[in-house]
Amino acid sequence: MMKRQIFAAVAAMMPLTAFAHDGVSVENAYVRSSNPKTAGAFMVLDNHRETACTLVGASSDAAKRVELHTNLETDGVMKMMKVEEGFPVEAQSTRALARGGDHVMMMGVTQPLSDGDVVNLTLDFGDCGTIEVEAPVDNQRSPEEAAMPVEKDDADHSGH
Ligand SMILES: [Cu+2]
Repeated sequence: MMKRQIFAAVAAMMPLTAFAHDGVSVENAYVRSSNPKTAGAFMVLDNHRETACTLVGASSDAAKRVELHTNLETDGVMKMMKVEEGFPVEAQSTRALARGGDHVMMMGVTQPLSDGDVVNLTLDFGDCGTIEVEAPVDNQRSPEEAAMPVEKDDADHSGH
């Protein structure tokens, strides 16, 4: 009889701190999945460099495709759009990817994401390097940090 031994610990051997010297970091990352096929990742991008850095792409083993998206309101309707040029972060400043605005979009999620799951994201900042992020799934989190445009609140338009 053959017995197989699986060493799950191997995957945890790469220290995330190894990427800190790239000059860009990510804070408060979390993932919200409103349906089984897609999820949005939100976070604060922090650029410690003297030059601007741009998030140009992302990938994850938890989704078939990962894109950079933003929400735009056109004629009162929120539309999600792909952002080809990426998300620039000015030198020594931060940029929030928040609900109702810029976000990292995970499409073709390989398995349903529940609270407490952790999603691995690889964020590509081009010349500024690549960052690995572990983002917890938090479907309950309120959009407190989001620069939320009006969301189904007709009263807000009445004073116009
Ligand atoms: Cu999106």
